[in-house]
Amino acid sequence: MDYKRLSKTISYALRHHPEKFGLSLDEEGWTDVTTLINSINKQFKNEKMNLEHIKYIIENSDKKRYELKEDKIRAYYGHSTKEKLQLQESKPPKTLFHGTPKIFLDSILRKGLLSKNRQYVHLSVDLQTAVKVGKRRDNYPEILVIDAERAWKDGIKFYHGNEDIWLSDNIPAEYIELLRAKRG
Ligand code: HQG
Repeated sequence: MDYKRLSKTISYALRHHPEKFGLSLDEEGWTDVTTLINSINKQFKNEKMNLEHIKYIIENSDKKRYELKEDKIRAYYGHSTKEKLQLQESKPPKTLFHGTPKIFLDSILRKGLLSKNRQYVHLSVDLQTAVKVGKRRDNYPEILVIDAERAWKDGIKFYHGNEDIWLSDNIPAEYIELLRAKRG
């Protein structure tokens, strides 16, 4: 099984275009896993996938991207569908991190962190995760430190994604500091 391709297809379906797979998401992002499997199998002509392949990806992937519950599946984060998920708000950790390519830095420090094409801003629980996120687009990413506690106290909403990722509404620049500056 081409697990990488399968995982990308599942992400595409659950985060961006469920309708192309005959799916609709409920307000927490859950959808029917059997419909997903059947619909992917119509597109994957040679290899047929089943629930065991999805479980294998969930157990062996370096990132926790999806959750299975009974006959349902959902993506923990990353959504861009038009109907915004209605996630349960939560109190965030004191500090969160965000890794980003250097080219975005000036704009973020002026305008704050914006969710862009996704429904929410994505934040990392630790430096290591932020570096990994930033390295998708830049070998030497910039790391931002977010004063999540103060932002939360000031009314900005946060939502738990998975063990490494938090989601939030847009974060104004006053809560964001460049890590480099912190080192002095
Ligand atoms: C940037 C992956 C200019 C932001 C990752 C980011 C993550 C701004 C980009 C998850 C900006 C959006 C999400 C502003 C934000 N001006 N640029 N004002 N505000 N940006 O991909 O956080 O492997 O939507 O810094 O690992 O990079 O797919 O967000 O660079 O967990 O499972 O706009 O997706 O997970 O990019 O990544 P993205 P992200 P998967």
